[in-house]
Amino acid sequence: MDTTALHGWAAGEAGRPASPDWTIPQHWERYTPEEHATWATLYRRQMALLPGRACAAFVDGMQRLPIEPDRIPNFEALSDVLMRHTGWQVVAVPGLVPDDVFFEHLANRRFPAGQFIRRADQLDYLQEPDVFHDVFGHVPMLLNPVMADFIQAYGVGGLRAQRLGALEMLARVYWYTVEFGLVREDGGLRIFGAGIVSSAAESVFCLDSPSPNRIAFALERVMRTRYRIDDFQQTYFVLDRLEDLLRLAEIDFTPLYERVARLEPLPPDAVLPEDDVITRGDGRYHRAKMTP
Ligand code: HBI
Ligand code: FE
Repeated sequence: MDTTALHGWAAGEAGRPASPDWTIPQHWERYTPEEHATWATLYRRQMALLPGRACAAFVDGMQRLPIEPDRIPNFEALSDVLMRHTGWQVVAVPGLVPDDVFFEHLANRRFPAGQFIRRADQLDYLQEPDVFHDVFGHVPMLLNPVMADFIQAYGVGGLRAQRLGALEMLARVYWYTVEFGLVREDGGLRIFGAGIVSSAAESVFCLDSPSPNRIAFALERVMRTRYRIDDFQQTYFVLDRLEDLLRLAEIDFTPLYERVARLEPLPPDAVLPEDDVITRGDGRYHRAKMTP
């Protein structure tokens, strides 16, 4: 399977917790030369693709953080810089952690990053978030004050949504923004989602392919829309500006949950009459996969 899906996991399937909050030591000194080399390969490949594709906030975070070409970053060094600017820390976890543990970390401005790196023969496919996805994809955005606040709010909101039985609806918002979001910038579209920015193939597909829909972000629309965890997205939602996330961090989702829960969920490739469609996809990529 050559997909670049980064989140094809079911929550809570990772190994046993090493501590109540599932954190483990990073043991940076234990990474092997081969593991650092895997980082270097992935880093170079993405950095060659991202100019003109990644949003300004990502580029800025990448420049200001101790994230280097040839070695896996040290979480303490990352946390030092993040802490000074946005109050975030990076903590190591074995992989997936249960939803409530994940939210609790985010609500306290701790980003749980996979300690391990994918195998050299699986550069494009992984089932759990590893250090490349989490650090290369997510951490640069944590230096952006808007994203820093939004991801914390997602943690707080996630704990609430769990109690309300509304987690699926909230998780779709995270998915279509933090993981697979696009944003308008300099008269074009740019990537800010970590799932895209850490994937070579999807970094190109999401912007250049005629296949997917690109639709202006609308909150309740996104809350209704199912997503793919096993392949490229069929629809990308586009923010006018990153600052629009601030409003999402502030509003009360409770009435939205009630309203959206009464509606049918939408398939990942839906296009509605009321959508503000930026590009209507022809669906060729996913259709070709279905007919052998
Ligand atoms: N655990 N380490 C880790 N990283 C995630 O992104 C993550 C997780 N556990 C649950 C989870 N994400 C999602 O299912 C929630 O955002 C709903
Ligand atoms: Fe992620």
